[in-house]
Amino acid sequence: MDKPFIPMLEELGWSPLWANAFSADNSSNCVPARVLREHRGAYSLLCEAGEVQAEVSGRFRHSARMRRDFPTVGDWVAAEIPHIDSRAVIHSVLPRHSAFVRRSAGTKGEEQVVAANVDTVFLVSGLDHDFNLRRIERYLTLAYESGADPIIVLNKADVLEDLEHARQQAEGVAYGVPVLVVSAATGRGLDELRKTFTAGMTGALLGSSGVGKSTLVNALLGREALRTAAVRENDSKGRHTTSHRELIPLPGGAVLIDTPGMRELQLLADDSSLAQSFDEIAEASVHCRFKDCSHTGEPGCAVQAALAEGRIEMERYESYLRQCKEIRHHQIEQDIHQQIEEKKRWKAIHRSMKFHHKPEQR
Ligand SMILES: Nc1nc2c(ncn2[C@@H]2O[C@H](COP(=O)(O)OP(=O)(O)OP(=O)(O)O)[C@@H](O)[C@H]2O)c(=O)[nH]1
Ligand SMILES: [Mg+2]
Ligand SMILES: [Zn+2]
Repeated sequence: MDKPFIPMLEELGWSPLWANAFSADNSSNCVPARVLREHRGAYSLLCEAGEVQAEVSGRFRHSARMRRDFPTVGDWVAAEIPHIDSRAVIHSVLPRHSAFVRRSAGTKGEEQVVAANVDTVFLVSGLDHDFNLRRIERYLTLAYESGADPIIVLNKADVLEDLEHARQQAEGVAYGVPVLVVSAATGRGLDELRKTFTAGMTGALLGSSGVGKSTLVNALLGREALRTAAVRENDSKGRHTTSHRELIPLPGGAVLIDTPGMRELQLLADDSSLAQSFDEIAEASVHCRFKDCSHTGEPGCAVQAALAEGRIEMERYESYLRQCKEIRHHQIEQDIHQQIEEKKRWKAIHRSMKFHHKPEQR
């Protein structure tokens, strides 16, 4: 059977790798499509035929166990496109290459996939009152956890004098991660930003509300496609203007996912992501006497030694400990949540078995 390879989808990031996954996954009359938007179970897809509205099939809904099993922005899906004017039906989600996951607000332990199949995450900060190194560190850990490569974008360069200092500060908390200083307002640095885009690449913009994510997308597009709004004057806090995640194809064959600024950023990550964020601490910890050293006072702790010698900064160490603690906390919560879910599932199975095996009444 010929593998579907559609040039237009190529500009959306479709590649032979996806084509393989698609043909392994599907023998039906489905076509590949990418999720542009999702709103309460209604999806906008882009496929060869153009943009279509879609929902998941009944079978899909039935077999999906968790929220993260459902399609999300950036996913590649297999969808059946109807001939008449009705909704397309999503039958499956192709296995994700990367996923930016967060704990959804209000629900205990439930994970939400913010964006799927992202190659590069642009961690956007504003150079106004928003600038906060500790927050950049948190975003970095989440970026490493997602499997995408981070790039730090310092926006609003037009409002700050000492740009070099800000750049150095950001570089200081992100070893080897590119730091771009840009202004969506004046266009400064946008060419440098564009240079990081490659054909078929998927980028996602992440950062607090008001840092200028949507303004940046508009500037790159050259038109006001997305709504933006002014920040509060006293503290530069945004007004949560973008309410939905959206995948936007750019001229030149890269796509960007604009996301709403998150109110809270819980750290769902594992130790290896933390080690990537805190490279210098991970490096030192190799020489700790105890393998499970917590670096908080054990004898022979190489991290404490490096701290005393000034090879590790106190702010970085404290930030590391905070993230460590938070990650542990979520891991424990997650375990409990999973146990409860598992119990519920077995209870349901048990109940249906009882129902089917009711002793016959005499
Ligand atoms: N001075 C200056 N203002 C900017 C720049 N980029 C964006 N802004 C302004 O910052 C405000 C917020 O921009 P948005 O693009 O709405 O911010 P956002 O990150 O998309 O915010 P949410 O959608 O709420 O997450 C707007 O008033 C923009 O005009 C910039 O480079 N310089
Ligand atoms: Mg926005
Ligand atoms: Zn130690």
